[in-house]
Amino acid sequence: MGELATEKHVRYILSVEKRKDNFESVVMEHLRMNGAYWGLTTLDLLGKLHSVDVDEVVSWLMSCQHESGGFGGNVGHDPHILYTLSAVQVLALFDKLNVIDVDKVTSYIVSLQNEDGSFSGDMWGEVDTRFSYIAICCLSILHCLDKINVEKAVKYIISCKNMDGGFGCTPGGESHAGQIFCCVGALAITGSLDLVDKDLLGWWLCERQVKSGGLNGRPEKLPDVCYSWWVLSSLIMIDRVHWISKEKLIKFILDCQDTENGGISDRPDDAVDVFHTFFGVAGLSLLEYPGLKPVDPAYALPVDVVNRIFFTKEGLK
Ligand code: GRG
Ligand code: ZN
Repeated sequence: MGELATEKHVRYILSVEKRKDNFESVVMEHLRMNGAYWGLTTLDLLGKLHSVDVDEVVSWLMSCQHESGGFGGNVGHDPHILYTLSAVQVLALFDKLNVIDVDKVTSYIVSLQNEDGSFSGDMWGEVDTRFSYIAICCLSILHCLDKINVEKAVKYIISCKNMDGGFGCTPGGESHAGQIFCCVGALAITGSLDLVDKDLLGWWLCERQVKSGGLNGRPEKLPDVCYSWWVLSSLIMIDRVHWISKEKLIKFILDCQDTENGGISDRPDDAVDVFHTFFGVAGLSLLEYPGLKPVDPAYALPVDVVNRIFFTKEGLK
């Protein structure tokens, strides 16, 4: 089995950050804030966050903030809760949470909670359990969870639980590993994991491992490296990670590397991108692959960053 091509992946991420005119950059233009989070968190897990210019990133990031308090995907773009979490996560990585007006960001997120406890993604109102997770994760990082109705938020998430133990986007929506990560993550952060049937959900999740060792996101679907994050982090949060083969999954992720130019793809021999590079490296970190910083399965940030937020004087408000 090959090894993790750390240096190549670092070079790949740094080059994607710089190149503004290639195909991926064009596609990513409106997702730049998410791209920054994926790329920079990967660099941190690889121990190379110091290779980027912090002031440059922070000043670009702050210019993406809208007067409502939310962040857009790039300068001049409309705010959305998706980019707001990425912005807060990037600031947390750099220990720069002090540059934002916490009350403003918090009031943007609070404004997106609906009467039934659910969250909309932005002013247009689409509701999804992804946004419940994002609101809860973001406010927890900002030490402002008490500003929303957590009880109703949890009740809404539980209303999206299915007979198979999984969770969907909205009540009655099909179970999908991505939504399961969001619901289990939100329940973990709010201390409500007792509301999950861990054996039933663990069974559904471990059945996601296919012959090649990779994980899929739903029955009958192809394996994909990003599910090494969505499925594995959920299994860890409910203490059932020993129900899959870690060795086979490590091999599948390593087989998805571009060992020449760096980067990780969704499955072997496909084109690499920053999204799958992040989920591959973060998945390997959850699998305790040597040389990587440990990552927190609920906050999707390095464990030392999460500890700094919650257990140091600067983090305590
Ligand atoms: C901080 C890690 C982190 C996340 C923030 C945005 C978000 C919260 C979570 C997204 C969860 C989610 C729904 C992930 C799934 C993404 C994905 C690969 C969707 C593809 O779904 P299909 O149905 O593909 O197109 P399959 O694999 O089922 O064929
Ligand atoms: Zn994927």
